[in-house]
Amino acid sequence: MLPEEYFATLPLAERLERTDSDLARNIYSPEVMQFLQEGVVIFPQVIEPQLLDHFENDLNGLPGLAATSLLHGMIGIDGSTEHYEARVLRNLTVRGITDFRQAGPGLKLTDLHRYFESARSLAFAGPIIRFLAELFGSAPALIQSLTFWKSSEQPLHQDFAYVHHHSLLGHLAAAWIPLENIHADAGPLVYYKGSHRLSPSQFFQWQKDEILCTRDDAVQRGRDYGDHLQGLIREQHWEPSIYLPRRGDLLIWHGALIHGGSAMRDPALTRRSYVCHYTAAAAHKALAAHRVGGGYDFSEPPSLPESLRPRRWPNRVAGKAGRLLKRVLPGRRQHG
Ligand SMILES: O=C(O)CCC(=O)C(=O)O
Repeated sequence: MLPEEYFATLPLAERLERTDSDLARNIYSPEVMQFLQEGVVIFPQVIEPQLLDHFENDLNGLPGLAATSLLHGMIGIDGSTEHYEARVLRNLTVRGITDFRQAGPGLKLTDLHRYFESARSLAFAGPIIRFLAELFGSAPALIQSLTFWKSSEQPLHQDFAYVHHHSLLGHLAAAWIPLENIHADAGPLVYYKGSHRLSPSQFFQWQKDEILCTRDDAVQRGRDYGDHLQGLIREQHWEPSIYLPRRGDLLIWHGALIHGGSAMRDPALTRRSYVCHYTAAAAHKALAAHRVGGGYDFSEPPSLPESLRPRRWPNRVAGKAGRLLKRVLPGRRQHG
C-alpha cells in the first residue's frame, strides 16, 4: 500500500479538515477537531466507576478462572508470532510464571472483551462510542482489546502499520483506559502530538511501496522502522507527551500517531490499563463476509472472522505450515 492509497481511506472528517479546516470547524465538535489536528484527545473523568469496578472484579478473578476453565488456552499473549493461538498459561509457565500478575513488562491479555461482559461494556462506554461515531461518521466497531497489568514497554510505533484487518485502513483509532491512577515510574504511555500527519515521503516503507508491516517482515525491518521514527521525531522537533491519567480518564489516539509504552523505572509498579482499537463498523472484517456489492446481506448473523476464533490443534498446525510456506515462497504479500 502507498501513502496516497492510505490517505484515500481516511474518514471524511479528516479529509475535510485537511482541505478546508474552517468548514470542518463549522461541522465537527472541538474534540474531533483537536483529535484531527493533534492526533490525540483526552477526556478527564468520563468513564463511570462501575464500569471499571466490574471489569476489575473479573480481572482479579482471572488467574483462578484461567487455571480451571475454558479460558485456559484461549487468551492470547503478545510477543509471540502465534499471537491469537498462543496459550496464556503455557506461555507463562514456559517463563516460569504461574500467575500473570507476577509477569514483568510486556504482558498483554488479548481480547478479554470476548470473554467478559464487563470488558465489552467498558470497550463500548458512551464517551468512546459517541466520539468515534462522530469521527467515523458511522457506528464504530471494536477490532481488538488489550489488557495490561504493567507497562507494555512497547517501542514507538504507529498502529496502522500493524492493525490492518479492516477494509478502510485510515478508519482507525484507539482508546487508552486507565484501570488505576498511573504513576510516572510505572512506564506510562508516551506519544508525540501531531505525528499522525505525515507527508508521503515521511512514511516508512517496510518493502517497496508497502507502508504496512506483515508477518513476513524480518526483525531487522522492525529496528529500521524504530530508527526511522526516531529520525522523524528529531527532524520535526516533536516533544514527547507522557500520559499520567487518573482512573476515570480516557485518551483516544489516531491510528497514525507515534506512541509507545515507556520503560518502567520501578519494576514493582503496576500500570493496569485497557486499550481498545476501533474502526468503522462497515470496515470491520467480521462484516466482510456479508458485503454484497455496495451493501450487506445479513440473512446469516455476523460471526467472528476465522482469524479471531479459537482454533483446534489440526487447524493450528495447518496454519503454521501455511505461514512457513509463505515465508519460503518469494513475492507473496500478506495483510494481517
Ligand atoms: O499502553 C501501551 O503501553 C502501549 C499500547 C500500544 O501501543 C498499542 O496498543 O498500540
